[in-house]
Parts: sequence; C-alpha cells; structure tokens
Amino acid sequence: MNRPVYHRLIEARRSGTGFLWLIDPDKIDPARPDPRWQRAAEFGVTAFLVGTSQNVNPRYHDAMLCLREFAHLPLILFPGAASQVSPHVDAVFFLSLLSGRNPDYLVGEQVKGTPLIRDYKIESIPTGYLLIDTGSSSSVARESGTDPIPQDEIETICDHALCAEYMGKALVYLEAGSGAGRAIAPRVIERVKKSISIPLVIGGGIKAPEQASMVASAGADFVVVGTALELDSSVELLAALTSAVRPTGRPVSA
Ligand code: 1GP
Repeated sequence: MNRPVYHRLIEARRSGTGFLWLIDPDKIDPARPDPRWQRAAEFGVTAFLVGTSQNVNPRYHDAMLCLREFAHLPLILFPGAASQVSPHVDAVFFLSLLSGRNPDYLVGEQVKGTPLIRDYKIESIPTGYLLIDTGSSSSVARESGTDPIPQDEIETICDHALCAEYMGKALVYLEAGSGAGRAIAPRVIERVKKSISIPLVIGGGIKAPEQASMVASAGADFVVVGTALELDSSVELLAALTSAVRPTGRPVSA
C-alpha cells in the first residue's frame, strides 16, 4: 500500500522526534485563520492533526477547507467519529480504540467512514489508540463510554501496544486526553517504547517545552500538542515547544 504521508513522517523522525500540532476544528473560525499555520514548517512542525471527540462546529467543512488553505504541511485527520471524514485532508489516523471494548470505536465508526475515505482517496494510517488514565477525565473516554488504562498498569499498557503492532497497526498512540492535567509519565513511555517496534505517538496534557522535551527523551517518536497552542497563540510558544522536541526546530525570529 502506498503511504506517502506515513513515509514522510518516518523520514522526518530520522532527524529527531516529530512534532504534530493538533487543531480542533470546533475552534476554527474560517474568517480568522491562525497566522501561525502558514509558518508552522518554519518552526519545525512535522504535520497537522485535525479532529475532535465532539464536533459541534456547524461549519465543519468550511473550517477544514480554511485549514487546508493555510496549513502547508501534511494534514492528517484525527477523527472522533466517521462524520468527520473530509475531502480536505491528506491522510487519516485510522484509529481503533484498543484500550476500550466498545465495538463502535473498535470497528463500527471505521466501517462507516471507509466508503468516504476510499472515494476521497485519503491515505489510511492504521493506528492503535490507547487511552491512559493520568488522573483527569477525558472527553474521548466519555464519548466512547470506555475506561482508560491506569498508568500504573504498565504491563497492561505494553500488552495493548504490542497487540496493536501484531494487528498490523502502523502507529501506537498513547492518549492522556485533550487538556489533561498531567501528561503520560516518562516511565510509561520508556516501557512502551521498548515493547514495540512501530512508532509511538504521545499526546494529551503537554503544555510546556520542558514536558515536551521529557516526553521526547523518554522515547516518543511523535509528540502531539493541541490545547496549549490554543490557549497561547504566540509564535514564541510554538517555537519553544517544537525546538524542545526537535533539534532542528528553529528559535523564533518574530
Ligand atoms: C488530544 O493528544 C491530544 O487528543 C492533544 O492533547 O490538547 O492536551 O495537547 P492536548
């Protein structure tokens, strides 16, 4: 299967941990695109993720079109449901919520989204998605009706991650939940990284450059940040986060 976006991610990983900037489509106002989007590559962002577990934006497709116009990097859908499949993305993290046992999020939504993914010719990147409990409740857990795996159950987390690899997933994504109070602990990341040979994506609750750097040093292949970059719209934070993760991320020059 031809996977140009996946190969681009792997290529970027060769020169350091990748940085994925998660955009919430519910927060996009098509009349006011974020001026940082166009400069993201300059600051070492590897790709954009776009998605939400809620999707309350009545102008969802306009929002996606707006992001497509200004985000000059691979645009990867990170969907909460099949209804978010959009023709304006390059690829999709084709998620299976393997930490839970809700068939809708293991395979149901995936089957619903499949015809559009095929018709729009969107690249599918099969991803084993694991919710990890770091102490706060997450909207993904609520929406999916599933429980995250406690982060002190490291063996269970590792078994799920390796199961994802055995199922043929191209990535494992450990998720603390958007806006989580605490990111996933470095000891968990280290153990999971040693358990698998496919790339490891870490997201949820990463707010500061020091945290991003710790997560990268613990073994994340890709670090995802969303909320922090919504709350602080400065290029300084974007530059500090990316350069904490990627040695090639450049310091900001306003
Ligand atoms: C959420 O992992 C992502 O799905 C990013 O989380 O919004 O907390 O950065 P934050």
